Amino acid sequence: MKNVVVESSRKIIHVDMDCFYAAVEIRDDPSLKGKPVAVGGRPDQRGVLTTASYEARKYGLRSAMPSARAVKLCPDLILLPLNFDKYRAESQKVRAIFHRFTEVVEPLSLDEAYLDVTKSEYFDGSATKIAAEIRRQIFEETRLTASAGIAPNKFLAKVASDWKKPNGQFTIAPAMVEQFVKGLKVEKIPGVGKVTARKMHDSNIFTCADLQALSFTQLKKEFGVWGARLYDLCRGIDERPVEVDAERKSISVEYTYNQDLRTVQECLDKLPELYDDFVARIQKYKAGESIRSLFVKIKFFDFKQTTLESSRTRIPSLETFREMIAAAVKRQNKAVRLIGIGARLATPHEADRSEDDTQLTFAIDVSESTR
Ligand code: DCP
Ligand code: MG
Repeated sequence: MKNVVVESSRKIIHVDMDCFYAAVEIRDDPSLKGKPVAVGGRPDQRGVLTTASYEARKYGLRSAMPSARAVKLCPDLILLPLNFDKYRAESQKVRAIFHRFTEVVEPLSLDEAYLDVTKSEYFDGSATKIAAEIRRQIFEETRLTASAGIAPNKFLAKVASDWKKPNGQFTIAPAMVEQFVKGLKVEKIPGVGKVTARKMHDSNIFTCADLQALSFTQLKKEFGVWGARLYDLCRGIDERPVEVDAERKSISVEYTYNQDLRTVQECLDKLPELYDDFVARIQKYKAGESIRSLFVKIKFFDFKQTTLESSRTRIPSLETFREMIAAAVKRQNKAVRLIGIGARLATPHEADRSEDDTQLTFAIDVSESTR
């Protein structure tokens, strides 16, 4: 017989600022209001958009789209350069507001965070009212709008914050979960990207209800270890805690090769693939602005390893990693079994950290490995 563990109900809020970088720019220059605005790199320098205003999104503009394509789709686009110091400052104001309601705050990026308000006594413990008040205070103090999702777990809170975007909020009460997830499209499940969605559609799986019809064993067979998680998610179950200080201190990718790489050139030939993966991760976690230094890790055939770190540049270009890998391999000049490339990040708190505030030295190092 299966043990049934009843999850005591939590109250999680996911707050996500509306077209954050663009909203900051529009606030600071009201003449931009109502116009298609994007923030990003220049089209002639292979730049990409970080975000676009809702007017610009009507033209199909999206985060991570090459700026050159964006100006083609929307010739009237006002493309502004990035102003990270400004976004960081706003982000800190918003975080200070979160902390008025709970200490259990997990920032995901400059504009997004999870809050666990289960134990909060404000508004008689109504998470819906707390979220409304947080959004009100954000607007009052920054003139920026935020959306919020309120639910018994992180997965549903994040889905919910997108439900009434922009400048809205949506609550999925525990009693609604079962009904709500049944109609939820599989694309809304974290980890279901385009490829997985297509694969599911090919098997006539479009909603979480369709996924629920598959057994645990079938899901494991179809999706490997991830199938187990999928089994929970499609039922609206997600027990991940809101983790305070779980911010990433570094992001890296590393590959172990089936056959040792015998020369520096062989190592360099592998770099573009690693690099693409790395850049995708930096984008996924919106970490580009917080890079403080770059590093490479080389493990030789005899398992001896060396790492080389450089803060000479914060721009993680292919060329920089090429130089670093060549230098690291040459240290021992032996066959290589693993290459890793990565970036160390500043946490958003770091910018406002005072000199003697050393207890904020972050101990958590979440570097992800692939393969
Ligand atoms: N960002 C980025 N690169 C990406 C995606 C986002 O640099 N690939 C930056 C710019 C955004 C901010 O992070 O303003 C927040 O990202 P969101 O995905 O939350 O997007 P927005 O806040 O811009 O829009 P939305 O209103 O959909 O939340
Ligand atoms: Mg946002």
